[in-house]
Amino acid sequence: MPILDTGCLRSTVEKVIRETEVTDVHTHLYPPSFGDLLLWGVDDLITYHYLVAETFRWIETPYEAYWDLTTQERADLIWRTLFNENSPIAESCRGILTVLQKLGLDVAARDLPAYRDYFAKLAPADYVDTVFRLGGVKDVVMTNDPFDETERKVWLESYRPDPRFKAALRLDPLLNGWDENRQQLASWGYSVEATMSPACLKEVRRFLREWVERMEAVYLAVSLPPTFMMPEESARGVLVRECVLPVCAELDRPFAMMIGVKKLVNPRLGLAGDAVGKGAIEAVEHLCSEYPRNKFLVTMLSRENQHELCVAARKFRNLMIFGCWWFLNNPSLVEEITRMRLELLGLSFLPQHSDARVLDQLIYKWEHSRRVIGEVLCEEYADLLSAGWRLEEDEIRRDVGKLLGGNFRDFLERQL
Ligand code: HDL
Ligand code: ZN
Repeated sequence: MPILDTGCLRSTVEKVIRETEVTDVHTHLYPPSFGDLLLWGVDDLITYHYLVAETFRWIETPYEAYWDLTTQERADLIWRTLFNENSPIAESCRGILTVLQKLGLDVAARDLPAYRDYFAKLAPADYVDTVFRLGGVKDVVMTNDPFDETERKVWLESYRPDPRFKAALRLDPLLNGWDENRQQLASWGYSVEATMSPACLKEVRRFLREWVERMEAVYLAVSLPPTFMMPEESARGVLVRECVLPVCAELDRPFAMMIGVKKLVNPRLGLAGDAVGKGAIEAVEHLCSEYPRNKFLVTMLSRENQHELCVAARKFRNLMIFGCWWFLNNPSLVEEITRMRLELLGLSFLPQHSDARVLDQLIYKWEHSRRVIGEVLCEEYADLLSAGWRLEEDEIRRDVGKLLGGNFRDFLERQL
């Protein structure tokens, strides 16, 4: 039955967007078998580093005094500051209200103790099921760092697979901290040394292969500063060229580059201390052009990089751009960027990832993103109807399926 008018179109798009389960291609989540690495519940939601940064804009508390507080004490301070003394307008605050509402709690009561009582009665394993259901999430890709001692221990001693949690091998310590971290590699039995001899680079490739295999990682990833450039004779440039790209090509895994983060511009804020800078699209163009057998997943943190990233994606079929990352994950920017991408790339991109660090965030990050992506998609379809095009519901379902995960799964399988 063709869709002919915009009223029917809107209701159909809203239904399809709501019913289509997402594959969330970048998160910081873990299954319960990773223990305390899995963050969940109202106090972890409130102390998410986005709210920490926003709270410090109002308070005179010394940074050190805040970090000496317990998680609940930090949450009390943030709740008082951002929810009681100010309306929770910011996306990070509004998101928590969306979570509480979707869980059926009385948001208007503003009763933090009551919310805590609710979560205290939950078991993590059951709650994972609830959150995936309410968030409409099929599966997520984690961020897995073998240099993180707590996480490494789980992988080596107690890991139990959960098909909803795919692994991604995260390489920041290796690529951005070679001098500080190569000794760690040596202590694990990899014969590496300061000078990057062919033997040393061969050992780094062995490290990568072994961890991709152990984790069954679906891609290799790194976050990169605005200054990231390729080609470059830096340790990072050599490791990317001689180790990461060959192993990715050999194992048919994408290399995910998240470009534009300025680490710890205010270190006293901890995880909340990072900022943004405009990256060089030339680095992406060089890699996609010089390594046509490699697949690249790329997201850039600066709003100013978005148009040129879209254009780069038009030039290279081995480039899949994804998400409205971090400081871009706000409705106004998700709308602007998604509209631009649909107009320049059609449906051949991944509009969003959640970047969730706290399990419950899947509920609000996908509720908020679905709403915006659905709005923009609806307007684009309406333009097609105006041009006399005929649309069927199953075509909309096909298109939305690609945007919310199908493009990612196809990209993983694509043979270049
Ligand atoms: O490097 C990354 O993966 C970023 O997403 C950081 O983890 C950042 O702190 C974050 O949580 N963004 O949402
Ligand atoms: Zn992230």
